Amino acid sequence: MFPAVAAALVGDLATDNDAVRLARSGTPVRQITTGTVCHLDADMVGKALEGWNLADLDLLFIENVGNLECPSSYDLGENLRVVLMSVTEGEDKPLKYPTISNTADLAVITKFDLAEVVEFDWQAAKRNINAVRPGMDVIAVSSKTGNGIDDWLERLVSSPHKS
Ligand SMILES: Nc1nc2c(ncn2[C@@H]2O[C@H](COP(=O)(O)OP(=O)(O)OP(=O)(O)O)[C@@H](O)[C@H]2O)c(=O)[nH]1
Ligand SMILES: [Mg+2]
Repeated sequence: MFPAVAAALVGDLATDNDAVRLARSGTPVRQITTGTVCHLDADMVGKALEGWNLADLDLLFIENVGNLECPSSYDLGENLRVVLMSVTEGEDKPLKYPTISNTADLAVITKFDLAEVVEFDWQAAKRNINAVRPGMDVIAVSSKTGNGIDDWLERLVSSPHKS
């Protein structure tokens, strides 16, 4: 599967900063800006994909607006729904925002290189995620060090296709 052909849509209320950053990798990327809306919907995704031949892609990443509540009630047609929480946000985010964890297939704890500095409790985080979504897989990654990225890619390619 790897190297795979990937593309990305990134969602924010304003700016194309994320698209500009990701485009440096050479990967096709488009920014969706929502103005005052705190989530993406399927129509926004459909419009952003215009002109791309999806048959040419192995993976399409859709980064929703970075809000742990609003995006949870919208189906974007994704095969794998992933909730990302960084170590700096604390272990109890899953308890405070249960719906997003409860609608996800996989939880990814990000910025794990900072875990020690912020005294992040990995076992507590897993317990909290499992309290709202029993049995959900939880993995840890750091994009700074690359730790966990192989595991993350493995989950992506081995996840069952829903459609
Ligand atoms: N230490 C560390 N910093 C990271 C890591 N990943 C991203 N960052 C930094 O965190 C900051 C915010 O980036 P991200 O959290 O990835 O998110 P973003 O897409 O810019 O944020 P949104 O506004 O939610 O779209 C940037 O300064 C990144 O360089 C990581 O694994 N470790
Ligand atoms: Mg972003």
